[in-house]
Amino acid sequence: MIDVHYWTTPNGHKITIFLEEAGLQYKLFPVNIGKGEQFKAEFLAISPNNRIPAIIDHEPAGGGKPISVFESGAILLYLADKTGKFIAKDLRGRTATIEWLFWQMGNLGPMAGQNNHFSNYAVEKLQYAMDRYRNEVNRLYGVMNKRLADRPYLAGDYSIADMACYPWVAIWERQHQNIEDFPHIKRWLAAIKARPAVIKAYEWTPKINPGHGGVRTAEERAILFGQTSQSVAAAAQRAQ
Ligand SMILES: N[C@@H](CCC(=O)N[C@@H](CS)C(=O)NCC(=O)O)C(=O)O
Repeated sequence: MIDVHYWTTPNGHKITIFLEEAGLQYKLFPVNIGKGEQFKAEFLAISPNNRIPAIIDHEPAGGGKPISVFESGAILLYLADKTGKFIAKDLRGRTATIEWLFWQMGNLGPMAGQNNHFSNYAVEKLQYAMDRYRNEVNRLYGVMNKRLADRPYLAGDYSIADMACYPWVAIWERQHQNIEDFPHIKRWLAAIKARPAVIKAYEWTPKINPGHGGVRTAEERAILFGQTSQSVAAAAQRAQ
């Protein structure tokens, strides 16, 4: 059994997609990040960066104590290695999968996150910041579109690299992008969206977070966008 500390966001969906695809047994532990539950001591013990997702694998390979993993890319790699699924076994294929997984983690995820912030959440609309991140996401979609021009999925076969990218591309409208400009991504998106496991993974959203729709209240804004090292220190003090 795998415990998934989860919220209904792109980084959360990556993990439920993998677990549904692989047919692994899992239990969701919702962490309502708008309410500050990412600062609870039990969660910080497995996710010191106060971000979802994190997992606990109660049956790690080779036995022994449960293993916890935080960072969605590390979790996907851990689960792929555990199951031998959705990562190529040959050196070249494995390297390509890891390359595109890290590309998502280091480029598409952070840029799309900031794009979301400045265009959709920031009260003060800063044109420079909005342009900067929209353009960067636009460039990254261009990189991805080119990569998909001559192969069905990012590393050839469907893999954890695609699972990492999908939730950040599925929201292209909120990213202020036009999918018609990226025909290879459009085809890739439709193929992944139709997968039964992906449909099941997204079915958690209305069940876990019926009011889903982003950050709305001043309280949510303060919790999510007002964090400093003081937030980390205060959480550590409360845990004592
Ligand atoms: N690099 C991290 C990013 C995780 C992340 O940003 N999670 C967001 C939700 S998508 C979160 O937990 N935010 C809570 C907060 O900002 O306090 C990963 O991929 O796991």
